[in-house]
Amino acid sequence: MPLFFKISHLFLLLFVSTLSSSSSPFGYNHPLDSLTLSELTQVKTIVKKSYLLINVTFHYVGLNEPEKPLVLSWISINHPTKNPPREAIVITQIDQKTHEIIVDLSSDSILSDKIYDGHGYPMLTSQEQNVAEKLPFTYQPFISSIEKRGLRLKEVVCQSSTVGWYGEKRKSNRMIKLIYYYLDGMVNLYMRPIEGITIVVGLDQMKIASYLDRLMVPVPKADGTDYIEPKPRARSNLQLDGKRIMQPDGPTFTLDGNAVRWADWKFHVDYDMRAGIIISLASIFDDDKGEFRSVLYRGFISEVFVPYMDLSEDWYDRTFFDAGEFGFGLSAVELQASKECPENAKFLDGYSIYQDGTPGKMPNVICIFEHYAGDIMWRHTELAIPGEVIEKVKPAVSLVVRMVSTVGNYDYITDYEFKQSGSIKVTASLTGIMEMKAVKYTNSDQINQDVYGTLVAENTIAVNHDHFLTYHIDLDVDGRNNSFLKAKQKTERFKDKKMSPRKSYWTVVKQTMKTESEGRTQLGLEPAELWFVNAEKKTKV
Ligand SMILES: [Cu+2]
Repeated sequence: MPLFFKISHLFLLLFVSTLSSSSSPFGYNHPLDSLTLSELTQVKTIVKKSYLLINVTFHYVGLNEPEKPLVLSWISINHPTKNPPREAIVITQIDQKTHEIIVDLSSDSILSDKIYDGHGYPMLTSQEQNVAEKLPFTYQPFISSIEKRGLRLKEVVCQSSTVGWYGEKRKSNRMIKLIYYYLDGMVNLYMRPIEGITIVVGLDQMKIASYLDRLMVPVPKADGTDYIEPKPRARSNLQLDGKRIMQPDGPTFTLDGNAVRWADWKFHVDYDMRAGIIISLASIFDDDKGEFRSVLYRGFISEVFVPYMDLSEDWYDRTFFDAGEFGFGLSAVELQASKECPENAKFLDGYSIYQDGTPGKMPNVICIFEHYAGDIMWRHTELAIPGEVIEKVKPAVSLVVRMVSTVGNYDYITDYEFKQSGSIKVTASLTGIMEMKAVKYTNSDQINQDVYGTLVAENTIAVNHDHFLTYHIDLDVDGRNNSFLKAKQKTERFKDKKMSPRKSYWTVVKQTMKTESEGRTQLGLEPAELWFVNAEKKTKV
């Protein structure tokens, strides 16, 4: 569901922030820049040095964000001589234990190394998933199960599936289940699930921990569902793909390192293995005041939770955390100009790590472009002044920062759209393919129990599920002291005919939330406006 952060100019006031864009002697430009290639290499060396001859698996490396006051003071000084500390946070597995290590890059040392013993495990590495997915192909019971179904092993593909936990007793700590699909000459594997075989892999031992061939269900035929390039339309010359956006004078935004300037906006954009896009220090220039006023300190996707609503043995624990388990940034794809970003886009690379700690480049994972779809931002035609026709129109041009993360069957398009009005529109669009379940039914008339989804083709259920995207949003609307305010419609009724011949009207009741729990809001049909304001700053009115 798209979230809107409505930032009213009325409430925006005084805040000066000057983003230094000159390159620094520190190898990076800005304290919120993600770790550079050489810094990631340095992290690997430092951690490896303190665990000589011990196997360390790297699951996440990212910037250990400096304290906010340090960053704010850094940007408020034009030519800072001292930078906030440059630190990395490293999540590793060492001897089957999860370590949270803070590395200080300036002193080349480890500041802290804590064993995490709470619930949950680190993000999976791509490498361990790949190794696990090969295990069944040399495992005799699995080979027999495939033969028993009359399928050919070389047409079977396997995917790692993380498992939700409902308090069951478990032998293995870090574990995944494997799910299988049957290609049989097609590429749309999700349409042909092989149902009924449960394989649990213990990741620390990298061994099959349990195997169960539970039931036999026909593999859906999935005829005509492959996603091939559409044939040219015979009926007409209609060309719907690849419309061009021309900017003969080039884009009007600038990208200096990771600092973006466009129209009245300036902000910092970066990549993180887990979160994907991170937007920082967004502020907008106020012409009347002649200064930048802050809007957002830091914003990113903190989790994407996808629970399936199926109670059966192979499905009940499909409750994916697409960011925390698979990495929203790690799952980012290389964006193609003219297809998923217009040709006037500029691209940014990211750096992630392999499980041995070696950094690898993720080319063109973020694109930035000016967006104009022929829409109107503001307009008015004034005819009331005798002898004059006044017409003013402002086209709706915005700046979009985009990433696409492909997590298994789903492709998430995540956008941050900066508007001239001072608002940032956050959008998540989902495309890709549904996760299907194979069943015995070929017609909905045969179904006499809850099948937890919709029969979309013969032997194929699209299973009910949600995608919950949670955003970490640290708004600094006109400074740090922000309040959350709800404005709701309230109907007033009266019977006093002397007051008005009318019987009712609606008015707006504003309420400032005192606690976080009070601020919990169920978005729905009830009309409500949600505001983040700096209550300490007053305008003239
Ligand atoms: Cu879905």
